[in-house]
Amino acid sequence: MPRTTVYEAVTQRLEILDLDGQVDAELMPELDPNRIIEFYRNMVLMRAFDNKALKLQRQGRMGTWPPIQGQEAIQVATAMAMEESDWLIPAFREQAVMVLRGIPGHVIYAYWAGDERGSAFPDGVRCFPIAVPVGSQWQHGAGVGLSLKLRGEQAAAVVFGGDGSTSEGDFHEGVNAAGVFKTNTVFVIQNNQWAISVPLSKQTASETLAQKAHAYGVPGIQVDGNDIFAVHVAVTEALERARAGGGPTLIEAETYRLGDHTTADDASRYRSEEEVEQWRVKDPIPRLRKYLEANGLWDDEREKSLEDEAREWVDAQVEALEAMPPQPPEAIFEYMYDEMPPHLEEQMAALKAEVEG
Ligand SMILES: Cc1ncc(C[n+]2csc(CCOP(=O)(O)OP(=O)(O)O)c2C)c(N)n1
Ligand SMILES: [Mg+2]
Repeated sequence: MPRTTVYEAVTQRLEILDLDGQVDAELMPELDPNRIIEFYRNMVLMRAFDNKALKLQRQGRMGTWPPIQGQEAIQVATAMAMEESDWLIPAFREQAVMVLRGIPGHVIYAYWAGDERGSAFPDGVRCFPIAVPVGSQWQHGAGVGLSLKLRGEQAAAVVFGGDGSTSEGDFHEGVNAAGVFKTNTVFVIQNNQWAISVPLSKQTASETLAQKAHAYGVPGIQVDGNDIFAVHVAVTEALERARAGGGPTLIEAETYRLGDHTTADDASRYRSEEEVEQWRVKDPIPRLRKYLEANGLWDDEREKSLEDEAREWVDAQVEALEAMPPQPPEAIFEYMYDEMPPHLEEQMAALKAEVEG
Protein backbone atom coordinates (compact mmCIF):
# COMPACT_ATOMS: atom_id res chain seq x y z
CA MET A 1 0.00 0.00 0.00
CA PRO A 2 1.37 3.43 -0.85
CA ARG A 3 1.82 6.12 1.72
CA THR A 4 -0.52 8.96 0.88
CA THR A 5 -0.88 12.45 2.28
CA VAL A 6 -4.12 12.47 4.21
CA TYR A 7 -3.83 15.98 5.55
CA GLU A 8 -1.87 19.10 4.82
CA ALA A 9 -2.37 22.50 6.35
CA VAL A 10 -1.25 26.09 5.98
CA THR A 11 -1.41 28.68 8.73
CA GLN A 12 -1.55 32.31 7.73
CA ARG A 13 -0.25 35.39 9.52
CA LEU A 14 -1.82 38.80 9.05
CA GLU A 15 0.04 42.12 9.34
CA ILE A 16 -1.24 45.42 8.00
CA LEU A 17 0.42 48.28 9.91
CA ASP A 18 4.21 48.41 10.00
CA LEU A 19 6.46 49.87 12.68
CA ASP A 20 6.60 53.24 10.89
CA GLY A 21 2.83 53.59 10.73
CA GLN A 22 2.57 52.63 7.05
CA VAL A 23 -0.22 50.28 5.99
CA ASP A 24 -0.46 47.58 3.36
CA ALA A 25 -3.00 49.24 1.05
CA GLU A 26 -4.35 45.92 -0.23
CA LEU A 27 -5.03 44.51 3.20
CA MET A 28 -6.18 47.72 4.91
CA PRO A 29 -9.89 47.49 5.76
CA GLU A 30 -12.34 50.32 5.11
CA LEU A 31 -12.50 52.19 8.40
CA ASP A 32 -14.02 55.54 9.22
CA PRO A 33 -11.21 57.89 10.37
CA ASN A 34 -13.19 58.60 13.54
CA ARG A 35 -13.15 54.93 14.35
CA ILE A 36 -9.39 54.80 13.93
CA ILE A 37 -9.07 57.80 16.27
CA GLU A 38 -11.33 55.91 18.70
CA PHE A 39 -8.95 52.91 18.52
CA TYR A 40 -6.13 55.22 19.53
CA ARG A 41 -8.10 57.02 22.22
CA ASN A 42 -9.15 53.76 23.85
CA MET A 43 -5.61 52.38 23.83
CA VAL A 44 -4.32 55.54 25.52
CA LEU A 45 -7.11 55.49 28.12
CA MET A 46 -6.46 51.83 28.89
CA ARG A 47 -2.73 52.37 29.30
CA ALA A 48 -3.38 55.22 31.73
CA PHE A 49 -5.83 52.99 33.63
CA ASP A 50 -3.14 50.31 33.83
CA ASN A 51 -0.33 52.63 34.92
CA LYS A 52 -2.48 54.09 37.67
CA ALA A 53 -3.24 50.64 39.08
CA LEU A 54 0.49 49.87 39.34
CA LYS A 55 1.02 53.07 41.32
CA LEU A 56 -1.95 52.33 43.58
CA GLN A 57 -0.51 48.89 44.31
CA ARG A 58 2.89 50.34 45.21
CA GLN A 59 1.12 52.78 47.54
CA GLY A 60 -0.73 49.94 49.27
CA ARG A 61 -4.09 51.01 47.80
CA MET A 62 -4.50 47.96 45.50
CA GLY A 63 -4.00 44.25 46.23
CA THR A 64 -2.30 43.14 43.02
CA TRP A 65 -2.59 43.94 39.30
CA PRO A 66 -1.83 42.12 36.04
CA PRO A 67 -0.50 44.80 33.67
CA ILE A 68 -1.55 44.84 30.03
CA GLN A 69 1.07 47.30 28.80
CA GLY A 70 1.88 46.30 25.20
CA GLN A 71 -1.29 44.25 24.76
CA GLU A 72 -3.76 47.12 24.27
CA ALA A 73 -4.31 46.65 20.51
CA ILE A 74 -5.73 43.14 20.88
CA GLN A 75 -8.10 44.17 23.62
CA VAL A 76 -9.30 47.45 22.12
CA ALA A 77 -9.84 46.03 18.62
CA THR A 78 -11.71 43.01 19.98
CA ALA A 79 -13.92 45.00 22.34
CA MET A 80 -14.78 47.48 19.59
CA ALA A 81 -15.68 44.71 17.12
CA MET A 82 -18.03 43.04 19.59
CA GLU A 83 -21.77 43.79 19.81
CA GLU A 84 -23.73 44.12 23.02
CA SER A 85 -25.31 40.72 22.32
CA ASP A 86 -21.93 38.94 22.20
CA TRP A 87 -20.53 37.36 25.36
CA LEU A 88 -17.06 37.97 26.75
CA ILE A 89 -15.39 35.15 28.67
CA PRO A 90 -12.17 36.64 30.04
CA ALA A 91 -9.17 35.07 31.72
CA PHE A 92 -7.51 37.54 34.12
CA ARG A 93 -5.63 39.97 31.85
CA GLU A 94 -8.54 41.36 29.86
CA GLN A 95 -9.45 44.43 31.87
CA ALA A 96 -9.41 46.69 28.82
CA VAL A 97 -11.96 44.54 26.97
CA MET A 98 -14.08 44.46 30.12
CA VAL A 99 -14.07 48.23 30.61
CA LEU A 100 -14.85 48.82 26.94
CA ARG A 101 -17.73 46.32 27.21
CA GLY A 102 -19.33 48.53 29.85
CA ILE A 103 -17.94 47.44 33.21
CA PRO A 104 -17.01 50.59 35.13
CA GLY A 105 -13.27 51.00 35.68
CA HIS A 106 -13.65 51.32 39.42
CA VAL A 107 -15.38 47.91 39.55
CA ILE A 108 -12.34 46.29 37.91
CA TYR A 109 -10.09 48.14 40.35
CA ALA A 110 -12.28 46.84 43.20
CA TYR A 111 -11.74 43.24 42.05
CA TRP A 112 -7.96 43.61 42.23
CA ALA A 113 -8.25 45.49 45.51
CA GLY A 114 -9.73 42.25 46.89
CA ASP A 115 -13.34 43.43 47.05
CA GLU A 116 -16.09 40.95 46.11
CA ARG A 117 -18.08 43.80 44.59
CA GLY A 118 -15.45 43.82 41.85
CA SER A 119 -17.27 40.84 40.35
CA ALA A 120 -20.71 42.50 40.42
CA PHE A 121 -21.12 43.70 36.85
CA PRO A 122 -23.95 45.97 35.67
CA ASP A 123 -27.08 44.15 34.46
CA GLY A 124 -27.07 43.51 30.76
CA VAL A 125 -23.28 43.46 30.33
CA ARG A 126 -22.61 40.06 28.87
CA CYS A 127 -19.38 39.20 30.63
CA PHE A 128 -18.29 36.18 32.65
CA PRO A 129 -16.37 36.67 35.90
CA ILE A 130 -12.57 36.93 35.80
CA ALA A 131 -11.06 33.39 35.66
CA VAL A 132 -7.80 33.03 37.55
CA PRO A 133 -7.46 29.21 37.26
CA VAL A 134 -5.32 29.10 34.12
CA GLY A 135 -7.24 27.73 31.15
CA SER A 136 -10.61 26.98 32.77
CA GLN A 137 -12.31 29.67 30.73
CA TRP A 138 -11.60 27.99 27.36
CA GLN A 139 -14.29 25.40 27.92
CA HIS A 140 -16.71 28.05 29.12
CA GLY A 141 -16.12 29.75 25.77
CA ALA A 142 -17.08 26.57 23.94
CA GLY A 143 -20.13 26.08 26.17
CA VAL A 144 -21.42 29.63 25.82
CA GLY A 145 -20.88 29.45 22.06
CA LEU A 146 -22.91 26.22 21.96
CA SER A 147 -25.66 27.75 24.04
CA LEU A 148 -25.92 30.77 21.71
CA LYS A 149 -26.12 28.43 18.75
CA LEU A 150 -28.85 26.26 20.32
CA ARG A 151 -30.87 29.33 21.23
CA GLY A 152 -30.56 30.60 17.69
CA GLU A 153 -28.97 33.87 18.82
CA GLN A 154 -26.92 35.68 16.20
CA ALA A 155 -24.23 36.33 18.75
CA ALA A 156 -20.74 35.09 19.52
CA ALA A 157 -18.85 34.01 22.62
CA VAL A 158 -15.38 35.56 22.69
CA VAL A 159 -13.01 33.74 25.02
CA PHE A 160 -9.51 34.90 25.89
CA GLY A 161 -6.47 33.14 27.27
CA GLY A 162 -2.70 33.36 27.37
CA ASP A 163 0.00 31.36 25.59
CA GLY A 164 0.66 29.42 28.80
CA SER A 165 -2.95 28.36 29.09
CA THR A 166 -2.73 26.53 25.74
CA SER A 167 -0.73 23.83 27.53
CA GLU A 168 -3.68 23.03 29.77
CA GLY A 169 -6.03 20.22 28.77
CA ASP A 170 -8.93 22.65 29.04
CA PHE A 171 -7.71 24.52 25.97
CA HIS A 172 -7.65 21.40 23.81
CA GLU A 173 -10.95 20.13 25.16
CA GLY A 174 -12.56 23.52 24.57
CA VAL A 175 -11.37 23.98 20.98
CA ASN A 176 -12.07 20.32 20.18
CA ALA A 177 -15.65 20.52 21.46
CA ALA A 178 -16.21 23.82 19.66
CA GLY A 179 -15.03 22.22 16.42
CA VAL A 180 -17.28 19.19 16.82
CA PHE A 181 -20.40 21.16 17.74
CA LYS A 182 -19.59 24.14 15.48
CA THR A 183 -20.20 26.54 18.32
CA ASN A 184 -20.45 30.34 17.96
CA THR A 185 -17.05 30.79 19.60
CA VAL A 186 -14.08 33.04 18.91
CA PHE A 187 -10.96 31.84 20.74
CA VAL A 188 -8.39 34.61 21.21
CA ILE A 189 -4.93 33.67 22.47
CA GLN A 190 -2.98 36.63 23.78
CA ASN A 191 0.44 35.18 23.09
CA ASN A 192 2.56 37.57 25.15
CA GLN A 193 5.54 35.15 24.99
CA TRP A 194 5.65 34.42 28.72
CA ALA A 195 3.63 32.53 31.34
CA ILE A 196 5.10 34.18 34.41
CA SER A 197 8.76 33.02 34.06
CA VAL A 198 8.10 30.23 31.53
CA PRO A 199 8.90 31.26 27.93
CA LEU A 200 6.85 30.14 24.95
CA SER A 201 9.69 27.81 23.84
CA LYS A 202 9.08 25.70 26.98
CA GLN A 203 5.35 25.72 26.38
CA THR A 204 5.15 24.05 22.99
CA ALA A 205 7.28 22.61 20.19
CA SER A 206 4.83 23.99 17.60
CA GLU A 207 5.99 26.83 15.36
CA THR A 208 2.78 28.72 16.12
CA LEU A 209 -0.16 28.43 18.44
CA ALA A 210 -2.58 29.18 15.60
CA GLN A 211 -1.73 25.91 13.86
CA LYS A 212 -3.20 23.93 16.77
CA ALA A 213 -6.61 24.85 15.32
CA HIS A 214 -6.02 22.44 12.41
CA ALA A 215 -5.99 19.45 14.75
CA TYR A 216 -9.55 20.26 15.78
CA GLY A 217 -10.95 21.11 12.35
CA VAL A 218 -11.24 24.78 13.25
CA PRO A 219 -9.96 27.72 11.18
CA GLY A 220 -6.92 29.29 12.79
CA ILE A 221 -4.98 32.45 12.05
CA GLN A 222 -1.99 34.25 13.55
CA VAL A 223 -2.03 38.02 13.65
CA ASP A 224 0.45 40.65 14.70
CA GLY A 225 -1.29 41.48 17.94
CA ASN A 226 0.44 44.86 18.17
CA ASP A 227 -1.14 45.87 14.87
CA ILE A 228 -4.64 47.05 15.66
CA PHE A 229 -5.78 46.85 12.03
CA ALA A 230 -4.73 43.20 11.72
CA VAL A 231 -6.52 42.31 14.95
CA HIS A 232 -9.61 44.21 13.81
CA VAL A 233 -9.75 42.28 10.51
CA ALA A 234 -9.21 38.84 12.06
CA VAL A 235 -11.65 39.36 14.92
CA THR A 236 -14.35 40.89 12.71
CA GLU A 237 -14.12 37.95 10.30
CA ALA A 238 -14.28 35.44 13.16
CA LEU A 239 -17.21 37.22 14.83
CA GLU A 240 -19.17 37.29 11.58
CA ARG A 241 -18.56 33.59 11.04
CA ALA A 242 -19.58 32.72 14.59
CA ARG A 243 -22.73 34.88 14.60
CA ALA A 244 -23.84 33.41 11.29
CA GLY A 245 -23.55 29.86 12.67
CA GLY A 246 -20.41 29.16 10.62
CA GLY A 247 -18.52 27.76 13.61
CA PRO A 248 -15.55 28.72 15.76
CA THR A 249 -12.22 30.37 14.93
CA LEU A 250 -8.92 30.34 16.78
CA ILE A 251 -6.91 33.55 16.65
CA GLU A 252 -3.35 33.71 17.92
CA ALA A 253 -2.45 37.35 18.53
CA GLU A 254 1.31 37.70 18.90
CA THR A 255 2.28 40.36 21.36
CA TYR A 256 4.51 40.96 24.36
CA ARG A 257 3.93 41.67 28.01
CA LEU A 258 6.11 44.75 28.48
CA GLY A 259 5.54 44.79 32.23
CA ASP A 260 5.82 42.23 35.01
CA HIS A 261 3.42 39.27 35.19
CA THR A 262 1.70 40.96 38.12
CA THR A 263 2.83 43.39 40.77
CA ALA A 264 4.03 40.31 42.71
CA ASP A 265 6.58 39.51 39.99
CA ASP A 266 9.96 40.91 38.90
CA ALA A 267 10.44 40.00 35.24
CA SER A 268 14.05 41.26 35.19
CA ARG A 269 14.96 38.07 37.07
CA TYR A 270 14.16 35.82 34.13
CA ARG A 271 14.34 37.85 30.90
CA SER A 272 16.81 40.28 29.40
CA GLU A 273 16.40 44.00 28.92
CA GLU A 274 17.45 43.48 25.26
CA GLU A 275 14.47 41.24 24.67
CA VAL A 276 12.12 43.78 26.19
CA GLU A 277 13.66 46.54 24.05
CA GLN A 278 13.16 44.46 20.89
CA TRP A 279 9.46 44.42 21.63
CA ARG A 280 9.17 47.97 22.91
CA VAL A 281 9.72 49.27 19.36
CA LYS A 282 6.62 47.29 18.33
CA ASP A 283 4.45 49.00 20.95
CA PRO A 284 0.96 49.29 19.43
CA ILE A 285 0.29 52.84 20.65
CA PRO A 286 3.12 54.88 19.02
CA ARG A 287 2.66 52.74 15.93
CA LEU A 288 -0.93 53.84 15.47
CA ARG A 289 -0.04 57.40 16.39
CA LYS A 290 2.45 57.46 13.50
CA TYR A 291 -0.32 56.33 11.16
CA LEU A 292 -2.69 59.01 12.46
CA GLU A 293 -0.09 61.76 12.14
CA ALA A 294 0.90 60.69 8.63
CA ASN A 295 -2.75 60.90 7.63
CA GLY A 296 -3.40 64.31 9.15
CA LEU A 297 -5.63 62.87 11.87
CA TRP A 298 -3.52 63.74 14.91
CA ASP A 299 -1.26 66.42 16.35
CA ASP A 300 0.36 67.46 19.64
CA GLU A 301 -2.64 69.48 20.69
CA ARG A 302 -4.97 66.51 20.34
CA GLU A 303 -2.48 64.35 22.19
CA LYS A 304 -2.36 66.82 25.06
CA SER A 305 -6.13 66.97 25.37
CA LEU A 306 -6.34 63.14 25.26
CA GLU A 307 -3.75 62.93 28.04
CA ASP A 308 -5.87 65.31 30.13
CA GLU A 309 -8.99 63.28 29.41
CA ALA A 310 -7.20 60.05 30.39
CA ARG A 311 -5.95 61.51 33.66
CA GLU A 312 -9.38 62.84 34.60
CA TRP A 313 -11.15 59.61 33.73
CA VAL A 314 -8.63 57.47 35.64
CA ASP A 315 -8.77 59.78 38.67
CA ALA A 316 -12.57 59.46 38.65
CA GLN A 317 -12.21 55.63 38.77
CA VAL A 318 -9.88 55.88 41.77
CA GLU A 319 -12.27 58.25 43.54
CA ALA A 320 -15.21 55.92 42.90
CA LEU A 321 -13.17 52.94 44.18
CA GLU A 322 -12.17 54.70 47.36
CA ALA A 323 -15.68 56.08 47.92
CA MET A 324 -17.11 52.54 48.13
CA PRO A 325 -18.26 52.01 51.71
CA PRO A 326 -16.15 49.34 53.45
CA GLN A 327 -17.72 45.90 53.59
CA PRO A 328 -18.30 44.08 56.89
CA PRO A 329 -16.08 40.96 57.34
CA GLU A 330 -19.07 38.64 56.90
CA ALA A 331 -19.43 39.85 53.30
CA ILE A 332 -16.89 37.17 52.34
CA PHE A 333 -19.71 34.62 52.75
CA GLU A 334 -22.38 36.47 50.85
CA TYR A 335 -21.66 36.15 47.15
CA MET A 336 -21.21 32.47 46.37
CA TYR A 337 -24.78 31.21 46.75
CA ASP A 338 -28.16 32.77 46.17
CA GLU A 339 -29.33 31.03 49.34
CA MET A 340 -26.58 30.55 51.90
CA PRO A 341 -26.08 26.87 52.86
CA PRO A 342 -26.25 26.06 56.59
CA HIS A 343 -22.52 25.41 57.02
CA LEU A 344 -21.71 28.90 55.74
CA GLU A 345 -24.41 30.46 57.94
CA GLU A 346 -22.75 28.78 60.88
CA GLN A 347 -19.29 30.02 59.91
CA MET A 348 -20.61 33.52 59.31
CA ALA A 349 -22.24 33.61 62.72
CA ALA A 350 -18.98 32.44 64.32
CA LEU A 351 -16.99 35.15 62.53
CA LYS A 352 -19.51 37.80 63.53
CA ALA A 353 -19.31 36.73 67.16
CA GLU A 354 -15.51 36.82 66.97
CA VAL A 355 -15.44 40.30 65.41
CA GLU A 356 -17.99 41.70 67.83
CA GLY A 357 -15.95 40.20 70.65
C1 LIG B 1 -4.38 26.08 37.10
C2 LIG B 1 -3.42 27.15 37.48
N1 LIG B 1 -2.10 26.88 37.55
C3 LIG B 1 -1.22 27.85 37.86
C4 LIG B 1 -1.65 29.12 38.17
C5 LIG B 1 -0.66 30.23 38.50
N2 LIG B 1 -0.56 31.11 37.33
C6 LIG B 1 -1.26 32.27 37.28
S1 LIG B 1 -1.03 33.08 35.83
C7 LIG B 1 0.04 31.89 35.26
C8 LIG B 1 0.67 32.02 33.91
C9 LIG B 1 -0.32 32.20 32.81
O1 LIG B 1 0.35 32.46 31.61
P1 LIG B 1 -0.42 32.77 30.30
O2 LIG B 1 -1.52 31.79 30.09
O3 LIG B 1 0.57 32.91 29.20
O4 LIG B 1 -1.14 34.18 30.58
P2 LIG B 1 -0.44 35.58 30.90
O5 LIG B 1 -0.27 35.64 32.39
O6 LIG B 1 0.84 35.65 30.18
O7 LIG B 1 -1.42 36.60 30.42
C10 LIG B 1 0.19 30.88 36.21
C11 LIG B 1 1.05 29.71 36.02
C12 LIG B 1 -3.05 29.37 38.14
N3 LIG B 1 -3.57 30.58 38.38
N4 LIG B 1 -3.91 28.37 37.78
MG1 LIG C 1 1.46 34.62 28.49
